[in-house]
Amino acid sequence: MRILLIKPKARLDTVLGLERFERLEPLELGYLAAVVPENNPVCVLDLRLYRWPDAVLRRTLRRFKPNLLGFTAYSHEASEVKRLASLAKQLMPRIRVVIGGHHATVAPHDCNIPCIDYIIRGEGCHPFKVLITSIGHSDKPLSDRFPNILRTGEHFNEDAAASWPQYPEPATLPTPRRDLWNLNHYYCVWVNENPSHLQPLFPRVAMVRTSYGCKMNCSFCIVPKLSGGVHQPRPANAVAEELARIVPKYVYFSDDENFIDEAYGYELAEAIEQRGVTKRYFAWTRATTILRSPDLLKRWKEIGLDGVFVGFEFASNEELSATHKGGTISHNERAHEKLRDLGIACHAAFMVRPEYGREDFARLREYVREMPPAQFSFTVCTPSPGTEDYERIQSSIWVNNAYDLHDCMHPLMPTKLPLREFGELIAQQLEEAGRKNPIRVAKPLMRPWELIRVIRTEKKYARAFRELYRDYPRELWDWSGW
Ligand code: B12
Ligand code: SF4
Repeated sequence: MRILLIKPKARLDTVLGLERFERLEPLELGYLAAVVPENNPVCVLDLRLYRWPDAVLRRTLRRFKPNLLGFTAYSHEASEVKRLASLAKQLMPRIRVVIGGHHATVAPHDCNIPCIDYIIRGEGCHPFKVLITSIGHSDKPLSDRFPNILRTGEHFNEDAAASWPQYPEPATLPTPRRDLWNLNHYYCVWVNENPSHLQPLFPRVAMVRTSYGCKMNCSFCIVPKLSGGVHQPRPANAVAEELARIVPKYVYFSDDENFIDEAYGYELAEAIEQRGVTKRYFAWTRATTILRSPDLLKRWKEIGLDGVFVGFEFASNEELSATHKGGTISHNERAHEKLRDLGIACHAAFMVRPEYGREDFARLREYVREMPPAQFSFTVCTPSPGTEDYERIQSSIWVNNAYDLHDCMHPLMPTKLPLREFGELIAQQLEEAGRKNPIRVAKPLMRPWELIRVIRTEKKYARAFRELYRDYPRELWDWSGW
């Protein structure tokens, strides 16, 4: 069997704008490729790298002649994947198509269409291996025995689709195959609390998973549903070994929360040090974790932690408690101070809500203005499909194509301000907060071409928010229904 694994190219300018700051490896496809038996040629096609994805797909189908296509998709990419799947079926009617990844997991019904043959939900390695070895044999017993593998059409198993897939034991995961793509294509804008002269701003970056799941229960987030509120780490030695074999010096962890399990955090740091790995790291964590385990963060700083992404979410305690964030603005502020003491850069991620008026934007702006230096991001609070919050907003969703716009940057519910103004205010907020980036504050010497790149990237990203209203029907552009 010849297998082609595909990561789609996003359509939304907001996502493409974000991708100018960070384009990370198609790690999910590297995991899947690692379980393909040796005698089956496998190829990874990352369509994000190409300007004309359709032409590249046609060419690859012609040259590689796959029997099985495996698409991955986040929700905002789902309709693009359906379109590409249909194109592939037209060109090669006998080809089998399987979709997996986040959208397939949370919205299997949306993937139950004729040009898709199989839907794999949850962690894909084991089910994908089962599928490859069973294809062509009788399919029906397959979906009965493996509820994470759904067939589409008349065999679609409603019961299996209604339950949440369980994560497997992390020790069973293979080492992802990074030999299937060119590492030079993947980068991330790198933040440092104390930037040095001529440090790279867009280094080559590898992505590594050390665990999955999170113990918290923020109401807008799908992770508690996916993980059942359990955090499961991979064996520390396996992670250290993977890190030791990776070429890029910079590593972005794909975990939901890297330091929530303190004992594991120390164990992994120890394993990394023992293995003699010297890399630079960026991780995601919570303010409450930083305050609970400052010594763990200090330990990680010693082994190369440069920055952390912290969901500050809101500038008021009312908003934080309404989303069950499990922390207050005081936690956020103290965690930020602690990070600065430790010399770890903070990426403070805030959200705005569709119901924000001018005074709410002004309040947020004032709050951010008073904060110490940080790298900032601003998204729109959008509950994830699959959460109870998402169910609750169903009747208020004002567009027909909600999945297409689910990038946490497009409001799915009516905004209080006209959409044009809403996007404009986010853009202004981004521009103003960009000036507080530790790199802007410290003003180290920068490579001129990197400086130009960063300025253009920021401009394009802000423009994507300014023009976000164009992704909605024209009658909504200036609509103010409140
Ligand atoms: C790391 C991460 C990122 C990275 C990018 C990763 C990448 N490769 O590009 C960054 C930080 C850039 C990012 C950005 C965004 N992200 Co993100 N991200 C994550 C996170 C934390 C982990 C995903 C990951 O890479 N895991 C490691 C890999 C190995 O695991 P995996 O993707 O789950 O893949 C396994 C299975 O899903 C399955 N599988 C996957 N694909 C396929 C395909 C087939 C054929 C099969 C059989 C199986 C299969 O098997 C894989 C093998 O292990 C998840 C949360 C989560 N727990 O899933 C959110 C998450 C996926 N992101 C999300 C969102 C919304 C975004 C953004 C739109 C948000 C934003 N405004 O910033 C952008 C969009 C980026 C883009 N280009 O599309 C949402 C998606 C919601 C949805 N319904 O689509 C999630 C679930 C976060 C959340 N809490 O809601 N993200
Ligand atoms: S938002 Fe972060 S802390 Fe909250 S449940 Fe999701 S992953 Fe955990």
